[in-house]
Amino acid sequence: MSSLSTQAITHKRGLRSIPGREINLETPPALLDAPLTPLSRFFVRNNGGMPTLDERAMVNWTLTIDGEVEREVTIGLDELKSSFEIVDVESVLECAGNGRAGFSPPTDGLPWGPGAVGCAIWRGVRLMDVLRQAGVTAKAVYVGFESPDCCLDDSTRPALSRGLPIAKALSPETLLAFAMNGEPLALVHGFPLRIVAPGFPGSAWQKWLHRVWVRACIHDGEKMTGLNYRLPTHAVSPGASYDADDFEVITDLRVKSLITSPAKEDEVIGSGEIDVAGYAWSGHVPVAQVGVSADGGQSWQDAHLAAPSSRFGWRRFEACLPCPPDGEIELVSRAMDEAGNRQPLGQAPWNPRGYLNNGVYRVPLRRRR
Ligand SMILES: Nc1nc2c(c(=O)[nH]1)N[C@H]1C(S)=C(S)[C@@H](COP(=O)(O)O)O[C@H]1N2
Ligand SMILES: [Mo]
Repeated sequence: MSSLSTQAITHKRGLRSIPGREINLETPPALLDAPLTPLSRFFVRNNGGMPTLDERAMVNWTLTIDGEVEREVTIGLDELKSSFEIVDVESVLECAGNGRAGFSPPTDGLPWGPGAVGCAIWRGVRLMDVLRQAGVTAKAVYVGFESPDCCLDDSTRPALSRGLPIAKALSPETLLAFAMNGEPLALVHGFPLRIVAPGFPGSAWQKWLHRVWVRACIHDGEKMTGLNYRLPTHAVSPGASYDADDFEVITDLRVKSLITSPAKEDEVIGSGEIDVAGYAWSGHVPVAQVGVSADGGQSWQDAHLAAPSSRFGWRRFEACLPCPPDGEIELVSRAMDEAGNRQPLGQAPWNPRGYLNNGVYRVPLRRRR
């Protein structure tokens, strides 16, 4: 690992590194047992290398807004901070591939377990305000994002160039963020500036942003087309043929929950009660309820769901469950959103790239004899 990569992740503790050339780190569920995920525990997803942003590159760093705008805008970080209102948005950030390892048969893509997710308070300026200054034309339908990070096996190709529909770009929760949980954004999380797109999968949260390209068509940058971060519009069976034209860009996270305490394989006394806690989140349709079970899903109880502290943050759930008198002890949490969508008890609909697996998370426990 180069000294830059080492430096970029020295503040991480106890994360699981996913094998490969890119730096990808997953958080074990037990380390997510806090309302806000600290920097040291926040997962990392890189599609390529990370840009070398030394002090000199920083002095020259600017953000450009161009394309379908009345006035092209190029602005430095200090000017951005002083020209626009600074706001805080608490939001979950979840990779579209979170939980992919649970798909059977396995799919292409990084084998994430359940921990490619975290919740933080993001500070920045509204993308909307900056776009207004540039004056978006009537032809605009999408914004495309560009950053200097490249593919590790082909340095002429950008690692990622994602985008957002114009309505989301102009929505007040969508930020150009420069701080996370009260600290300047770390290089590994997109310093100096990243997109925050609450409700959208992490792929849309472009890091190291230096260009917003306002477009008259759906952005077709790196990993926007084909099977990348897109889902089939109708069911695809494993092994069956499919047409990438029938796939659509993922624009919403599904309702989901994660038990953060106890952890898998923890030991319980085997009688009395078990305290269960975790978090539930969703995309644009709010979470309504969380059910919990200690017997693998045969019997359910409603968990206590904390009041939402923000629109796009996650909500803590807690329950005290009677320990099953005999048989396996397996904790399960199952969230439902306000539209009545529930987490599948098995896996979510299989898809070739293994996106959006919001199947329930199961925590088997050991019984102390
Ligand atoms: N420039 C750039 N932005 C990026 C990526 C990337 O590889 N390059 N990865 C995306 C993906 S797929 C995810 S899930 C999130 C992860 O954000 P994090 O590393 O800060 O947790 O960043 C997104 N932004
Ligand atoms: Mo992702």
